[in-house]
Amino acid sequence: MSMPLNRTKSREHFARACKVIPGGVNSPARAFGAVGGDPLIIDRGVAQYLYDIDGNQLLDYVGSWGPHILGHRHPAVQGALEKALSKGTSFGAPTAAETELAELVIQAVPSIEQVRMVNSGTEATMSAVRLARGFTGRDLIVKFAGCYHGHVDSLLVQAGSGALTLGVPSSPGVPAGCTADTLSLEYNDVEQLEKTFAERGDKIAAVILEPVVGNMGVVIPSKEFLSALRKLTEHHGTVLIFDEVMTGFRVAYGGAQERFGITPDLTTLGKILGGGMPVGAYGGRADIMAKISPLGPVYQAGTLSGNPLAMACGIATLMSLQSEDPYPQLEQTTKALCEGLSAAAKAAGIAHTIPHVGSMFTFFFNPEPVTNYTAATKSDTKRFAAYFQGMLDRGVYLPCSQYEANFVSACHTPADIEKTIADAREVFAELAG
Ligand code: HOZ
Repeated sequence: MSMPLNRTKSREHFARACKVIPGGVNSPARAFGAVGGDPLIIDRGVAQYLYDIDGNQLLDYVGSWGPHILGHRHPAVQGALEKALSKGTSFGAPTAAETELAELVIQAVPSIEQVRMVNSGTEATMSAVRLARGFTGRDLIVKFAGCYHGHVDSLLVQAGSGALTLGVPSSPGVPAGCTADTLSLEYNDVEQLEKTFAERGDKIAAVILEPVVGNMGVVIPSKEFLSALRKLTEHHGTVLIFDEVMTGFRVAYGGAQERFGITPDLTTLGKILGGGMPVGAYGGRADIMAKISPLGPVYQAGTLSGNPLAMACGIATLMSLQSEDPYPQLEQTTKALCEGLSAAAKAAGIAHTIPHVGSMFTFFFNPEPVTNYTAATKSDTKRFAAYFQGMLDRGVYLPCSQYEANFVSACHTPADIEKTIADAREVFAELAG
């Protein structure tokens, strides 16, 4: 049995926030819209824990939606940030740190020859799509249902993440003209992909995808799907964009492209790249990147792009990942967690599937394998909401939607994993009873 958390201060503060911020949140994914109740107001993070303003300690599987692979306030990252802060916050002029981070990215990510820093994953995907169109002189874009590439107008079609959670996968306010050149296909459907390329391949500027989807929950690409993507785009002169905002430095140091051995033409990055600061980036083949302003005619700019604090945080994060190499341990910890959750669910007779790659996973309340959007949306979201609340009452902080990835950090210990499984066992028994 568990006692509900004391949420008095969080409730009071959230009511205050709702008066001045739409829905009380600065990003809809944070609202507890799909699970009920109010979000907790967070005071601070330490390693694998968050602490809310009521003083509750929460074991964190959100990690700020991906960036904190090293846990909160890793000493090297914190130190680098403090050092950078002592020099100033923004100059609107080049700094050495920008080149240093670009060099680290190019060393890490197999397909990237040149890279441009921006401020968010949304900016990265928006810019990559513009660049692909400018490079090819074509308009059509292919995306996949349930993939989310930030809130870019032309990509808000059958989008995942908060858009799917809140039931607006295609948003009002996006003019029909903006999405007229976007084709949305089913993930992992090779036949549909081949048919689309056979019919319109020479008009398609780019195919953009999450090479492991995190934004309809975790969905794993089939080998055939990835290799068909590479073969068809190459054959038709289409730019293949891997959106690795979530998977970059997460499923392997070099991202999904290293893990699966597929080389895209362009890659978008964010999250871990900034180590918790607002950073995005896009990069890839030098001949394509040469079309970006000021080298080429495709315009893209930003006052705070390459911000020195963000660069320092990113450099320290990547260097720590290199020196600590947490990946084998992350893989093991996540596998143990998923196996334990699955065994606990089975024992309670809870239908589920739990795809995981590296340190990302999703517990789907769904008896079928989830390989695409159609399957993902058959999940029992009411059951998910009860599971989420049960775990939260036990001090386990999960993403507040069935359609998100859970993230394990290098700070999560075997004892944390055992605790999570034990808590889930109790919650599943309540759900089944
Ligand atoms: N891209 C994040 C994971 N789906 C969502 C974070 C947000 O939209 O606030």
